[in-house]
Amino acid sequence: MSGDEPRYKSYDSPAGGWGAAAATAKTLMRESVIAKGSRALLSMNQPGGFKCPSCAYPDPDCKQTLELCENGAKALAHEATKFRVTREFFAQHTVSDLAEQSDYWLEKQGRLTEPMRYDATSDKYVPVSWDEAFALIGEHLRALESPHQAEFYTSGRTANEAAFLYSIFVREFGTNNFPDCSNMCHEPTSRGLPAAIGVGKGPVRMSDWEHAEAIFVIGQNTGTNAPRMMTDLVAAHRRGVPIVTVNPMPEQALMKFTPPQDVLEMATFRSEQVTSEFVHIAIGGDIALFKGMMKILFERDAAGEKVIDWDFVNTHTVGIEAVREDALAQDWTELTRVAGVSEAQIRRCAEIYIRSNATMICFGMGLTQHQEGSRLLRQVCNLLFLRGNFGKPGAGIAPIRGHSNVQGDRTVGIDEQPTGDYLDRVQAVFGFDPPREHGHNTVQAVEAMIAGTARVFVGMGGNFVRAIPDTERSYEAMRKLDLTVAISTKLNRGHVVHGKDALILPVTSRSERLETEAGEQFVTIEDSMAKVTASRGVLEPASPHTLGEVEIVCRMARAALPGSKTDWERYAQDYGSVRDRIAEVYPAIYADFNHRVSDPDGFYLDVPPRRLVWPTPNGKANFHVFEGLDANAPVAEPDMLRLATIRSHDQFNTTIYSNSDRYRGVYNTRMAVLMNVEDRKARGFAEQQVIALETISRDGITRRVSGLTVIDYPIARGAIAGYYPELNPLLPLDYFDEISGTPAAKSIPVRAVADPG
Ligand SMILES: Nc1nc2c(c(=O)[nH]1)N[C@H]1C(S)=C(S)[C@@H](COP(=O)(O)OP(=O)(O)OC[C@H]3O[C@@H](n4cnc5c(=O)[nH]c(N)nc54)[C@H](O)[C@@H]3O)O[C@H]1N2
Ligand SMILES: Nc1nc2c(c(=O)[nH]1)N[C@H]1C(S)=C(S)[C@@H](COP(=O)(O)OP(=O)(O)OC[C@H]3O[C@@H](n4cnc5c(=O)[nH]c(N)nc54)[C@H](O)[C@@H]3O)O[C@H]1N2
Ligand SMILES: [Mo]
Repeated sequence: MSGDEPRYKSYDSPAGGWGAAAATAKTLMRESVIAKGSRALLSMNQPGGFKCPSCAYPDPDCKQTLELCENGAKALAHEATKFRVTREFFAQHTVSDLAEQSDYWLEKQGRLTEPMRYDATSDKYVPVSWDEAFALIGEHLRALESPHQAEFYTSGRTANEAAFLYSIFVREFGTNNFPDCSNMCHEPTSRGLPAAIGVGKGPVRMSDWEHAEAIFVIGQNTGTNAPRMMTDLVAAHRRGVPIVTVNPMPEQALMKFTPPQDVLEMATFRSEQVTSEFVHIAIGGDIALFKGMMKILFERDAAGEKVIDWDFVNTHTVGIEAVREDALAQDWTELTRVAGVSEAQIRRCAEIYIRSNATMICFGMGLTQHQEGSRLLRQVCNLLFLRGNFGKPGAGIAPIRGHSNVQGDRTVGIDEQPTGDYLDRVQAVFGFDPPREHGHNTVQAVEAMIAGTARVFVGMGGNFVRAIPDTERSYEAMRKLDLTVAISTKLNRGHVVHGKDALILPVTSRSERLETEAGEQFVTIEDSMAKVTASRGVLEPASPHTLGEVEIVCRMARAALPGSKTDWERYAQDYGSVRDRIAEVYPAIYADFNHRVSDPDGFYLDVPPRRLVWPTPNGKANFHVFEGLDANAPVAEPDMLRLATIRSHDQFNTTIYSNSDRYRGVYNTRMAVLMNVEDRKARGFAEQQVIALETISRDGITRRVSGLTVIDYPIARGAIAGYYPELNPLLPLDYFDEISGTPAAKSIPVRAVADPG
């Protein structure tokens, strides 16, 4: 048996520890960045250095130690790789050939080095000068009948300065079509929370970790996707803080973890069970858990116990009566059926919650990616309001964001539904009339492509075609476009699934030095807890021909808007002048931006609920009733399974670092389905049988992925999990949360069938 064959074995060792250190070293070696990479690693997340390009989890407020994590090191290694995609590479491969290659192979080819344009005659990408590239973009954009025929995507790695200018350019061009990666991610946070607390962000800061008396981690695979958060969980656990994990799977790091920086423990192999209460929830069962906990609180309150913070509720909130009535009317048989956990366990969770005077609820994609994702989050707020868990140390709702600057991009204007106030500020500062009608989010952008009304797609980072639902239809839609522009660091699917005209524009990455005529520049990043810090690259750019994202935006704007009065030349050179404009457009949060960001520790943006100020229409925090117990539309098919599409330990979204998923014991394949053994037996499948999944939908479209090996896994009954993006063909484009437009990627109704091959 070769070392590359698929293997499955249960993983019992702790996560983290030596394993993580060894894996990091291996990646650095494979990407041949040891010397350069280790220098870069030393300045990552350090004052004066650059921000980690991986996740959005914040650094400690006052940094004394080098905070590194395995997955941050991998992200950097893949950015700082010595491998290059050159014009010779493109001369050797037709695009049809490249389309046959896996995502993993495309990524492995290395950094993009010069602008390329698709040539249909040879079916190859050929070199193009930057001037010609921008001229082509300008021609296409100016030729459109309406600016709304263009879609301007952003992925969350783009820094504030570029994202801000991009939002100004696109609005001056005349549309609010801003599909964004957050439309597939934390949009329920951005659109769901405002009705409850007035803002679409969390008020929690890093200092709160020290004061929390109970912590809930719901629907998040912390050890893989926000590894630095493990340090804070471990510290809380050591202080005796109960940690409740709610997940259909026992994610290894949350169960057994050795902090990788803890030399002593690594030497003794001591590990910690971070989770004190593991709630093995059914997919979409969270709502029943929340309602069960609220029911207990209301019952005990009625019995005269002091479990509800009535001072807080009476001073700050509206709407408790209806929530109380709904919670008290719940029936335990239904609650436990939907949650998939016992009444006794829900009572234990309520007890932990009641005993704590400061509770933090952290959550990830396991809560947001449901058809009722936004409403689910309002239930989290209900629960927190009941015990006054806002505006005091150690308490609050903590959305753990994905991409390193996804929150920042939204703050500085990447928003398809801009407010009137914001548009007025743009008009006052820049002097043009921005469009007032709402634009497209991600799903709407794809719908416009399918309908043929969208003609041009510009991707500021990311890998749009691979990240969105309904892969087959999306590929088709993309291929109908007149022009696709991919502003990227690495080769990906979006370059080989393209429009009639297509450009690949290589960018200077975050870890690399940015020099302009005005001298060395830095950019800024807002993390998941609304702290803004400077990021300064230290490495030599991957090629002398890459450009910074800021300059690319400015030159696109110049080409598309010949009569523009905006000072694009200056912004392209002097990023400080961009920050001055940001301060003018957002005086309430960004006043004095350039001065404040000179603090190496950065500064926090104001999140009013932290001060017990609620920017809702009624000026109060609002309770919301969730009708029923269905987080997703019910499906009348007894054999139905709910599929969660998740990340392995060795990928960053559509970037695949390796085909293994160490902590889940899956090696050398991503074509696997994790299934409860009882569900497997009930379907008559043998161990490790190869099966197919088919989506249950009523739109007449067959969605099927075959060649998937069933793995027995301790996952909740009725739930299965498999990897994103391989399983995206199963996710229907119209299967999303109505309030936020976020595809329900964690609860796709599917049936599992034997694979006839
Ligand atoms: N290394 C690495 N880091 C990353 C990323 C990466 O790909 N790799 N991606 C970044 C991005 S953009 C994001 S958004 C975040 C994503 O980070 P996470 O939010 O951790 O994302 P996922 O891996 O998609 O899955 C989350 C968890 O939800 C659980 N789950 C599924 N369904 C349910 C449910 O119904 N209820 C509950 N309670 N849980 C459920 C799954 O079992 C899984 O543990 O990470 C960011 N950081
Ligand atoms: N089924 C399913 N679908 C999902 C999800 C899921 O859980 N399940 N998760 C969703 C989520 S949470 C998200 S956030 C989206 C992610 O969607 P995207 O953000 O679009 O995807 P990424 O894979 O992060 O994008 C990777 C590409 O970004 C480019 N890149 C990397 N760094 C830079 C940079 O500094 N600048 C520029 N310009 N380009 C850069 C590289 O070329 C790389 O190939 O996917 C969503 N799709
Ligand atoms: Mo994300």
